Amino acid sequence: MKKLIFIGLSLTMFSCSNQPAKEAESHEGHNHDSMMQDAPKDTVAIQAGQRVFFKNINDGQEISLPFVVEFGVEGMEVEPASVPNPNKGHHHLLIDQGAVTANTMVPMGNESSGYYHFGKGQTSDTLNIKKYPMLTKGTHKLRLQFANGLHMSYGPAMSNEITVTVK
Ligand SMILES: [Cu+2]
Repeated sequence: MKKLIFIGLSLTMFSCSNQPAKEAESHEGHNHDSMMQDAPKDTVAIQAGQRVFFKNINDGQEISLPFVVEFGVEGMEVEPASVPNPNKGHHHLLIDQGAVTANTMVPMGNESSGYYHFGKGQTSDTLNIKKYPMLTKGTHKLRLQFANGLHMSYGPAMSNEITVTVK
């Protein structure tokens, strides 16, 4: 948290408006004491055995749409999005996208570019061309990304990518 506070201070002095500005703004309304208490320090300290995986598709598999894909997680618990609880969170399915950097938000309102949130705690979804227009015939990357109750990514260690071919 020291880093964030420093960014906040330097922004006040130089008032630049790039990505760190957003992060600093999102903490407006909290004083520094509550920021210290609220911030779960172990948010991105992924332990051995904590992982996400596709339960019913293997890397390199061919699929036909519609296809019900199942999301798996070990060492963490799925819960609906609300507040950031340590070792809890929800799944995100990314189409042709890389892992989301730890402690940054999984993009929202952005399904057409391949980011799908399962903030009700869902552990499966039906892939079809209407909801997933990016899944045209051919080869695509499917990625699971686990993130906490505020949609802040647990990083590459809690992500898993496979390549599939849509027939
Ligand atoms: Cu989310």
